[in-house]
Amino acid sequence: MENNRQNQTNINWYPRHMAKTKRLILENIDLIDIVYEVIDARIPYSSKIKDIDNILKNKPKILVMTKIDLCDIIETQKFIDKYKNEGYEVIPVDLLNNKNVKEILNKTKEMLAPLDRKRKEKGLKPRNYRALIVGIPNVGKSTLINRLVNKKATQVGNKPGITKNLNWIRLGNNIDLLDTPGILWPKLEEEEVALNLASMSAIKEEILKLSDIAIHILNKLNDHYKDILYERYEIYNVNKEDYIETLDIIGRKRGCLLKGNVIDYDKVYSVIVKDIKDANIKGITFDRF
Ligand SMILES: Nc1nc2c(ncn2[C@@H]2O[C@H](COP(=O)(O)OP(=O)(O)O)[C@@H](O)[C@H]2O)c(=O)[nH]1
Ligand SMILES: [Mg+2]
Repeated sequence: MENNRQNQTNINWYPRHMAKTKRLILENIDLIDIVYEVIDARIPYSSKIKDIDNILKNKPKILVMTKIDLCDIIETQKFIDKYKNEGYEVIPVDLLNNKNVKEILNKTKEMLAPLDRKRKEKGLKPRNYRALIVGIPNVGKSTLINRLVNKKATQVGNKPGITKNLNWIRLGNNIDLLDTPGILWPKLEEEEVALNLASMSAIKEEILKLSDIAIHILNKLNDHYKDILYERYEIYNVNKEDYIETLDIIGRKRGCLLKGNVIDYDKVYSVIVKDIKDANIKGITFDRF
């Protein structure tokens, strides 16, 4: 508790180590040529950090949208188009199947070509581009680093000319990646956003009640993905007047029972949340605009 700031709803919860990451990014942003901002395709609005540009200044940026294999592509595409219209470079990826990852390197090279030109004009030799990955927890930052790393990559370690004690990973295509995923914390002002984030395990369960998260998931499936609701739980409709009815069906079906065949509701809530976490439920996008 002492590490966290929190109010009654926990929505202002802010892990203290995040402040450290923020400081680290602020201290080193001048070294960085390009930022890969990672967001989850299932929550393209909720997983995007709203005030990120205060930290990243005007650095060139690629919005890497992970977990495209798990999203509802029709809804997510609307966000891709929206972000593109706003001037973002968006690259959707499926990191599990290594789809489209190379595109990040190609786009980086293309976007940073002016840097080489500028150096040339100043009579300087070209140097490797320096990239940084940022994003909220669980969006796939570490997986992305692993995917981007050239198998033969070596730790670059301290780079000559850079005094800061930072580790860099050579990616190929003349790109070096700062070896720290910048974990940033989302603003949880909107309850809908907090629930969406919790549904995708991007924020810890201690912030919201497991029951609220599970019911949020049921409502989303009911409102947008009836076919999935039926396929997974054999339920046509969630009774929003009486959730117990729905929870009982799921509980009995999934064996969430206490002694005397009493439904173990905590177990039911975990089962629902875990179904998303384990990708038993896919083809979902929870944000709308
Ligand atoms: N299906 C799928 N899972 C992914 C993808 N990217 C990451 N994951 C999974 O998401 C979870 C969190 O990834 P991780 O890299 O640890 O996230 P980080 O907290 O941002 O570093 C892991 O279980 C990954 O395997 C993706 O594109 N598709
Ligand atoms: Mg990680």
